Amino acid sequence: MADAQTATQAPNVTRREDYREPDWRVPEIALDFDLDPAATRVRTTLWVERNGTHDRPLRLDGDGLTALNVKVDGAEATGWHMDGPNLVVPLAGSAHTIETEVEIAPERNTQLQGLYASSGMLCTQCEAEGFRRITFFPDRPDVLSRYKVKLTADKTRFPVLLANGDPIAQGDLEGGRHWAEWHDPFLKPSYLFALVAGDLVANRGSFTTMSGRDVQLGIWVRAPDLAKTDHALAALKLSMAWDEKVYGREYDLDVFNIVAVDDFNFGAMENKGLNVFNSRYILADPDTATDYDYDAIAAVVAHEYFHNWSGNRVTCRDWFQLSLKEGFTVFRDQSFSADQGSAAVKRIEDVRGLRASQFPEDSGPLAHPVRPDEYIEISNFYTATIYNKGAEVIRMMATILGPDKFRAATDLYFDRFDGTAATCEDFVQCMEQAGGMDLTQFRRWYSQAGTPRVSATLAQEGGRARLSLRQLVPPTPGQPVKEPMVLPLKLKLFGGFTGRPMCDEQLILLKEDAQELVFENLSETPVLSINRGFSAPIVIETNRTAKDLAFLSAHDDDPFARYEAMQQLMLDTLVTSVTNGSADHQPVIDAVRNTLTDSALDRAFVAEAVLLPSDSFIGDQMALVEPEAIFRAREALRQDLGTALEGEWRAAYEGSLANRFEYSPSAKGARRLKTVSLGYIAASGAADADELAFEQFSRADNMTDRQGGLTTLVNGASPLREEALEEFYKRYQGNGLVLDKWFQAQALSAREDTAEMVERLSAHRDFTLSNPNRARSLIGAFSVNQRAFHHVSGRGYRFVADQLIALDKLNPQTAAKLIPPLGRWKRFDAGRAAKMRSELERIVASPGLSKDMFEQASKSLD
Ligand code: 0A1
Ligand code: ZN
Repeated sequence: MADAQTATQAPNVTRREDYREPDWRVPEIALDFDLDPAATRVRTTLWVERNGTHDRPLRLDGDGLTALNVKVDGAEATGWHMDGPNLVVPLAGSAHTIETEVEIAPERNTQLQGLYASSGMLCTQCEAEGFRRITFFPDRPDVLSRYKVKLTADKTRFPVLLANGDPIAQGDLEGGRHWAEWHDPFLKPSYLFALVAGDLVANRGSFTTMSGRDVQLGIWVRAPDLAKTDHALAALKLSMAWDEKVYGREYDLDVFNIVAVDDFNFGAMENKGLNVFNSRYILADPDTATDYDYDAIAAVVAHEYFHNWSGNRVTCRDWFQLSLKEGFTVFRDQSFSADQGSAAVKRIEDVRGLRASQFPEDSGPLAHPVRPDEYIEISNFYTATIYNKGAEVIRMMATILGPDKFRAATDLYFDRFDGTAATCEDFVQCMEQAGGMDLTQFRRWYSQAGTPRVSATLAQEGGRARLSLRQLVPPTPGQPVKEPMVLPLKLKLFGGFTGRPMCDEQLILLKEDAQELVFENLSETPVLSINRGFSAPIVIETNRTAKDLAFLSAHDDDPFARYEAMQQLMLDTLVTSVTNGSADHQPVIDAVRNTLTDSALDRAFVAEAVLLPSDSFIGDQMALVEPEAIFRAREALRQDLGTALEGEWRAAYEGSLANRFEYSPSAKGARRLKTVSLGYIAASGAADADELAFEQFSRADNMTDRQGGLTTLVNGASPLREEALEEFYKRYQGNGLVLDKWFQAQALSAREDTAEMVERLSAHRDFTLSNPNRARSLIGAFSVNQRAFHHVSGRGYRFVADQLIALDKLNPQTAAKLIPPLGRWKRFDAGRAAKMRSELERIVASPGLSKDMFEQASKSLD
């Protein structure tokens, strides 16, 4: 394995402060591929220019490459040498032409970085450092080049040949081969290079840009999947129009192609003019994709498209600036999705995701700032912190500046840095300049890791109320002491008696460790609504009573704050129940009844609001996580809610029985509430619950309902459970993306014996570690199932460690992403902690461990 790393070797750490401009620039590159799965020849010509005055040689990154031939200015070169994997060429002048030739074997590339084979096609993944697995090159994002690419391949096996930019020419050759040439007129870093060769068909469309240019769109898939591409194509057109309207950004090439591939380490990739997607984020029809899938497809299509400006036209100077493109682009895709349906529900989903993935990261051994200071393997930094906390940081700047100044600031940023590689600092300076404000202290959001905690205490003294705010940023690895952050808090007071707002919403900036606010002339007891819309990504503790929270859950005029009040009420109840063995469920029951029966509310909102916090989120609130006690407390509350409100759940269920499938916000909301209600009916222990679930499962005309019925049954013990699993399996055998759901449903089951079942499933004939989606659907899903993964025997830990050690041999990137659940050992009792640690130690000691896994597992032991 190219990047094998043993525990005894000192890991090579890359530091942000060591950044230096490249020694050589490469304004132009020509690539000539003779494609063959077993042996692909790559002939590369680089036009290089010395950058500044120095006498350093040209260093070209390589990974697993052997130089077959090196020429300088047309003549065979002799002075070159290899320095480890890299090629070093001494050069005398200030500008030269370098030619290299290598041979690579895409069909043996199981890491899925560089050029690899997937379901009969050849495709590439170059971010972050995959281009060096294809050819020798200064593989860093601040080396920007103009690319010409020629592809030659067998015409029968690979009738379609795609690369970045615009198609220039094509032709046939003897022996059944053919070729195509593509030119990309835009400067780009090597991580945005892409090619695809395969037997593909396209769903074609077109888009006329705001300046009247026609763009040809193509969603490329294998022929049987063509019927599942309409949604992605529609989402692409919506994204193109949205970016023009909201950010004034127009598309810039004559073609925009997207290709779906089955084996992919991440979600998708924004290669210039040729996005490559994990097929799960392209393929959809009602029978195989859930509403969640439909939404995710639109969001990922938008995300990759938006990168054309935030990422491609303006790229990153170095990988420490990754959030410059990712945080901003996530913010952009979140805003896009909010504009397509209910903004409130979208915000709730995003915050739920942040709390499920980023908050635990920020409080664990892998915590890092939005702009990290060092890394061993950059692939490990495609994290929820870079992406989702990064998006929150942009959102806070947008909140502080207001919409007009924020737009002026992004215009300035795109204008000033178009065609260059920029930094997070550059972005913040544009915000400062166009916003007319000083963001010196705000910059700590880029440098300090950890989720700030704020305590907000409201005290009333007659007609005045005093709000005391205190912030604390917890220590994180390498950052024991923190400075106070700038926290934009939207707040409002409501009259506890009349329910009327007592003031307009205010935006206050908490900048000090402690700050006080006084409200005068209050005619009744105020109730505090704070961090409305989740204006700052923090944990907030207030002195609000169960009564206050119930009141806000019914009366707050910010839907997010309403949701939040309900969640807090549920959390307080559940934490009390875990700590004391029981709690008064009545306030939650009453609040849920209120929301459930409020016919003015959007069904999708209701479905979100009545859902109990997850086991893991409850665990995150506790000093020590007790998986079984948490599970029992949550089940007890679920059961009481189910029983006490059985009539209401049934009414909601029946009210949501839509006749025919339709993908619209209201139909989605109805389906969501239907399955949530079904879950509560099942929790009540109603005699007919299993039949109801099975009926929903078997009569469904869409995957959302079918999966809802299935997962309800999978959590239980009815004989219908096996029947449904069997039926589902038979129906979708051969459809990889749907089989992933089958594995995942079982891995997420709330049953006592889930660990055992997951072990058995790992031996199933359809289980394989070589497909990342499949590996994640079983191993990834199981390790976030708190009750099952943390089974007191430690069998869950052992199983996951075994699987990750095996996966690391094939695909280090995907394996390393699955380490974090094992790294949470500090949060558990001594018995569990010791078992988790010993699995991490076993991983670190395994022979031939990748540096990806080494970094994640060894840091997790600290
Ligand atoms: N830039 C992509 C994410 C991505 C990162 C690394 C990859 O390589 C394995 C693939 C994709 C995005 O933000 O969508
Ligand atoms: Zn991205």
